[in-house]
Amino acid sequence: MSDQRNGDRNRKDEQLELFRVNDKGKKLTTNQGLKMSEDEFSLKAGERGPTLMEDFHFREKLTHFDHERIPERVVHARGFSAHGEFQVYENMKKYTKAKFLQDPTKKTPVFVRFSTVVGSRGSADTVRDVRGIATKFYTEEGNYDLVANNMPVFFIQDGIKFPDVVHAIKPEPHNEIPQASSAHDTFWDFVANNQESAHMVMWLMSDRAIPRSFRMMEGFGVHTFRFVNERGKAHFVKFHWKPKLGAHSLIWEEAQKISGVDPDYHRRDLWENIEKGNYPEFELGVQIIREEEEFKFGFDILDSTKIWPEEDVPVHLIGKMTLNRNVDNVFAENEQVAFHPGHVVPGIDFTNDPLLQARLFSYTDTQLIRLGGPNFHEIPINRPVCPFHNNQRDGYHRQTINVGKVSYHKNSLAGNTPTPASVEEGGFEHYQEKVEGKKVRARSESFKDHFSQATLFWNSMSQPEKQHIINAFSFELQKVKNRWVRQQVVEMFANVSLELATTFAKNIGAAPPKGGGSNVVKSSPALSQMNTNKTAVTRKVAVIVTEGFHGSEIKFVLDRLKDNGLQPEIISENLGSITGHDGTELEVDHTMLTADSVIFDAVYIVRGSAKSSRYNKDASQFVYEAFQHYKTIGATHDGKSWLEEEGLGQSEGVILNDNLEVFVDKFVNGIAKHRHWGRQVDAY
Ligand code: HDE
Repeated sequence: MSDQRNGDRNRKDEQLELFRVNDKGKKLTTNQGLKMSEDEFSLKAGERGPTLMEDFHFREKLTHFDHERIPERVVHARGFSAHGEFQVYENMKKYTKAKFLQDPTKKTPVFVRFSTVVGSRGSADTVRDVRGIATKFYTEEGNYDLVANNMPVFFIQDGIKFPDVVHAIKPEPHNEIPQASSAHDTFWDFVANNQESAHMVMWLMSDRAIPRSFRMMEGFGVHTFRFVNERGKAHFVKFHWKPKLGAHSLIWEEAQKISGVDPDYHRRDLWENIEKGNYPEFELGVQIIREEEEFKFGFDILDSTKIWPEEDVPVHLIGKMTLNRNVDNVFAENEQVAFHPGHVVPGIDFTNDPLLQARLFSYTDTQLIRLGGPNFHEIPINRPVCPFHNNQRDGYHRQTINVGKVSYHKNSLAGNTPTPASVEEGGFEHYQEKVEGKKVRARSESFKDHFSQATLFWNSMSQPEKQHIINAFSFELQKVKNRWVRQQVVEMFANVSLELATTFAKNIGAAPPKGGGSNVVKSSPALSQMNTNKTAVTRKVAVIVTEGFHGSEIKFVLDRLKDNGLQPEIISENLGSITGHDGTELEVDHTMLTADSVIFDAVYIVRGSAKSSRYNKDASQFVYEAFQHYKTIGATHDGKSWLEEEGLGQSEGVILNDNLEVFVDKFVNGIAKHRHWGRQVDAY
């Protein structure tokens, strides 16, 4: 249990406390409260006889178990959540009257669910996919949900196509293969035939789709929303989450291996860091455009396949969210939480983005079936912290006991209460945008440029990032069986970049593109993860060390690493503890059997005198792999000579130094760089 529980409870936590039950130390009862004297043997007619219907305890226990599962989310089924708080940096009243964005001294409780999109609930965390980052702000004016992704654009421009894109990317229906992957025919067939997906597919093929950690991802509200201030003046706004630790990614080979070694990698990372007090922090950013400037840009600002380049429309950081408490129960909180982009508060409003409009319908609709009826707002995790009153009644699992006989508006029997609140009293009033038009099934001309920003994205990537995108296209399309689909994708992405399409065409056995090319030369440095925040804080270091190590000197290095916020873990021959030459003891966290280089950010090799040749072999493999993945490798004492013997001593990001102070500084700085892309390796 983390610190927050021991300190001041926030309003949401106080409310959740009313529902928490601790069974520890209690007598076993049925759901009716009846104490039971036996929970191991069903009631039988004779010791070897049949079980009797009369056994209500047996029936209740089995029946409840039989009904434990609810449908998983149709998308974003796999996810993990945490509680926290949000605090605004400055008063935002110039733009919005939303109360939680006014007072910098006020903390608003939040609940955040991170997710993948495509895979089912038990799928691996590190698949190539979009990540969800949905936040529920429990404000005093009601719940505000910012239901965001880690990519700022989307596959489609009109929500009527959402079932199509999801059907195409999900496992193919005849054999339910592949799980949690876009690398198959139907997805790429969809892409080639729905070219509005170009920009989003560039993001999906980029490193953004394989984040290092939920704590190291950006979040984007995608749509253009409206801020409305007290005077009724509106501004267009896009929301961003900027992780304090920066946005960092895995390498594709690592991501694939982690899927096997630790399918829970991202949830474990979030859980463990919160337990240790390394609370993830995300700053809330807003990009703001004045209403008068709606048509000033070379693209339609209501088009969800477009970004507002940060260099053109700067992101103002207006507050910070800190995740400081793990869930108590994954089902009760992570599974039952119900987000909805339509959960807004006064001061935040919608625009005519056709993708957003579809979402406003879809979320409640899906929750009705998933959570079994219209009363899911009463589930503890979904309840607002302010009271709610209306004339809605009954339905499955209703918990509120509404007293009195009046449940209609207007009435005189209850003095016409509950009464609608005026705007002055905090009542929500929809922004009065003037709308006129013929009823048409159509799309605006201004939505029809599908490639310029895809090229902008490509132009903004560093060389390693470009190479990873080429590799991703090559991997995905090599998995596509249909040659014609592969060829269509080549022709499509030639419109983004001839260099890109020509290179992956070769890798997938397709003909070079017949046409294409782009004259977009603009780039946006903010899109490259090379320009993100860099820090070594919370990074995991594998320490390879055996009995007889240089006791206090190694202890000194480990302590300094911890002082710098790193997380060293000891890998040795056996579990238990190991002793240095001067009697210093270290507790072992892993052996080579359970540790794998892909789950660490860096390696520190100390060695010592390993008895087992198997350990030495595995250690070599471990270090070699970390080297191939461009990770920082440090060595002192015996580890140093060993690295030199292996021929790895001279490379970028390999730190060898006899002065331990200097070693620690260089090693920590190396880890902060995330990877050493200048290093010569065999592949990737
Ligand atoms: Fe969602 N989306 N979505 N989505 N979405 C759902 O709601 C939908 C879109 C996002 O952790 C569903 O409760 C439509 C964009 C997140 O519980 C469903 C369209 C963005 C989550 C749904 C979109 C998102 C969802 C499935 C196109 C980024 C997980 C389960 C018009 C801004 C929330 C559920 C959680 C979940 C519909 C597109 C984010 C079916 C129709 C764009 C983070 O209602």
